[in-house]
Amino acid sequence: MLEQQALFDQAHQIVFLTGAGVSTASGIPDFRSANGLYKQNQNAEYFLSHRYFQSDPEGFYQFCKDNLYFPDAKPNVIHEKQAAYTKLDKATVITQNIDNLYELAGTKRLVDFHGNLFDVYCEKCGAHVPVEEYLTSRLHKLDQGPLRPNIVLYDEVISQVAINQSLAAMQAADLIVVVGTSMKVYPFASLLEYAKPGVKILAVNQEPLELPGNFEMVVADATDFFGQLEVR
Ligand code: CNA
Repeated sequence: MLEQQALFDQAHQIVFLTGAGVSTASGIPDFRSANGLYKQNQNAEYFLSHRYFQSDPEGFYQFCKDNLYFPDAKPNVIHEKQAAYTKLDKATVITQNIDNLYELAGTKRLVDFHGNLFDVYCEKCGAHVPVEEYLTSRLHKLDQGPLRPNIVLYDEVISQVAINQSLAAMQAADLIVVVGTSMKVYPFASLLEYAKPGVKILAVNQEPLELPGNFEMVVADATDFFGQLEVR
């Protein structure tokens, strides 16, 4: 049995704070690991900015299609176990991921802190269109306006709804579990400041993390950890 199983069994409200490391086992590379996008592409943050979207719309479109979209990816055991806790009303997932895998896993309480690649809209008229349409053309067929995924680009702000939902979940949590994230992107990383004083914080990550305050670090592949975890 997992050494940390009792923590999960005793918790009433868990918050999972997650990132790209949750989806590497589904075949989607993360950003900052050895095989991550940043190692191959030093300018990734610029390519994922609204400034770039406006100055080189075709380049932005190609970059997204080549590096972000994995339409065949499926949820793995990490998404599934976390989703199972939300179905028992015992957890909320707050994720930086934009890959739609938590939705596919049926996660009930989910905050897509950085939006979702599979939600696409026209910046000219605001209409939402199916992702398949975007993957065929970057221009809206009704008004030729620029289509874009509803994700938070590096020079854009987080939606107020996502912030409010995240803060409410953090303040209600009696266990916080950080999974598969380097916790280097702000304001996501600041969410930890909103935890109740003294609340237990557990981090499960392939590389050791530095987090403020007291926390328990499990250096492991999160698929192993969640594979062993019994949801009950
Ligand atoms: P990151 O900075 O690339 O960090 C990922 C972390 O996960 C690293 O510390 C890895 O060691 C760790 N990791 C990788 N695989 C595993 C595993 N199997 N088990 C345990 N740990 C693992 O990514 P962050 O999410 O921290 O950075 C935030 C960015 C990345 C957000 O803006 C995301 O939108 C963006 N991103 C999202 C996706 C996605 O949606 N799947 C993919 C790549 C990047």
